[in-house]
Amino acid sequence: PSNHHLHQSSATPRQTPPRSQTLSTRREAYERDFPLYKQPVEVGCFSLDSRRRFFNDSRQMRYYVEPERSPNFDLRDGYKERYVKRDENVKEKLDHILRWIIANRSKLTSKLTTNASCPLDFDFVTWRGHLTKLLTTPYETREGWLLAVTRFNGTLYISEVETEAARRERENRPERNKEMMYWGYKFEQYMCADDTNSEPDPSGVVNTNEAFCTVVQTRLTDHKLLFSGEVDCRDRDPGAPPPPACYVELKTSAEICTPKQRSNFHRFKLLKWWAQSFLPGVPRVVAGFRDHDGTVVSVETFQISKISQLIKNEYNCWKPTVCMNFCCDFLSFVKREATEDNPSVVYLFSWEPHNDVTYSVHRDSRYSFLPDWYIKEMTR
Ligand code: 0WD
Ligand code: CA
Repeated sequence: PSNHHLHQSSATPRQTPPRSQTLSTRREAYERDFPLYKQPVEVGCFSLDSRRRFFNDSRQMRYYVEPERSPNFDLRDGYKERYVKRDENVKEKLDHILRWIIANRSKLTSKLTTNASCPLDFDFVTWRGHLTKLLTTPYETREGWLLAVTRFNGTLYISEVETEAARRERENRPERNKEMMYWGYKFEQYMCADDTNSEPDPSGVVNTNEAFCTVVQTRLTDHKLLFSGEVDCRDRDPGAPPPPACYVELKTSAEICTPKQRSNFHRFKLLKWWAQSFLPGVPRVVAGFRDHDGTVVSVETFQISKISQLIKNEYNCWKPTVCMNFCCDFLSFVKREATEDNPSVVYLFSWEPHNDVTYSVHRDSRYSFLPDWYIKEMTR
C-alpha cells in the first residue's frame, strides 16, 4: 500500500492500512518511482516595487547579462551606503498571491462558469518557497517548519509561520551573516540589467523590497497546484523560449577548494538549488563562487536537468524522487486531515528534524491568515 509508512495511532483490528494523525519523514518511505509532475505553466506574474507595493505586471523583470568567467565582483560594495532592506518583521503571508488571484480571476475560472462565486480550480495555493521546504524535508537535519493550512471553497491555502527558533536566529543574527545576506542581492545587481539593451548598474542602490514573481500552475499526481515564486531575471535574447524556460536563478556560494567542500556542495547546496528551481520549471542556476572577502572568483552555470547526474557519485546523497514523493504524500495528508471548509480555521502542520509531521487545529486564532478582503471578494 502507498501509505505503508504512516504510523498507526491505535491498535484497531483492520484489513485496510491504518490512518494516522502523523506523517513519517524517513527517506526510505519515499523511495519509489518518480511521481507525475506536469510541466509547470506560467499563468501570470506580478511585481513588488521599492516600497513593496503590488503591481499586476512585469515592471520589475530584469535581464541576465553574461559576465566574464572570473569577473572579480566586489560583493561588499555599497553595504553601508546603498542598501535598503525589506522589513522582515512584516509578515505578508499569502497576501500578494491573493491579490494576484483576485486581479486575474476571470483567467483562472473555466469559460463555462464565469460567475464570481465559482470555486477556484486548484487544490493548493501557496508560495514556491514553502514547497521547496517540503521537498527538502527528508534530508533536513537542522531547521523545522510550521505550515498553516486553511480550506476555503474547497481550496487548501498553505502559509508558513515563523518558528520560535527561526525568530530567535533572525533576531540574533551576527553582523557577518547580515553582510553575507547582502552579497546575494549585490551579485544580482552585477548580473542583471533593467532593460534588454542596457548594462547592469553596480553604482545603484540594492533594495530588497523589489521583486518580480511568476505565478505557475502544475499538477503533482492528483494535486492541482497554483504557486508563485520570485524570479531573479530572464534571458535577454528575444528568441529565448517563453517563461518559465527563459528564467535564470542567481546564487552565490563559497568557492570550492577541497574535495570535502565539493562533496558538501553537492549534498546540501545543490539539493536546495535543485528543489527551488525544479518546482517552477526554471532550467538554470548561475552561481557566483566567492572568497571570504566577498569577491566573486568564478561564475558557473548549472542546468537543473543535469544536477541529478552530477550528484550520483556522492555517497549517501539526496534523491529527487524522495523529495517529490514526500511532498506528494504530505499534500495527500493535508487533504485528508484539513477537512473543515472555513476561512477562520487553521490546521497547523508542524515538523522538527528526526520527528514525524504532526498537526493541531486552531479556530479564530492568531494563525488565521486569509484576509477579510479576500474572503469577501471570493464569496461575492
Ligand atoms: O511569509 C513568508 N514566510 C514568506 C514570504 C517566505 C518566503 C517568501 N515570501 C514571499 C515574499 O513576498 C517574496 O517576495 O515570497 C516571495 C519569494 O517567494 P518564494 O520565491 O516562494 O521564496 P524562496 O524560493 O524561498 O526565495 C526566493 C527569493 C530568495 O532568493 P534566494 O536566491 O536567496 O533563494 O526570494 C527572496 C530571496 O531573494 N526571499 C524573500 N523575499 C521576501 N520575503 C523571502 C521573504 N521571506 N525569502 C526569500
Ligand atoms: Ca537568487
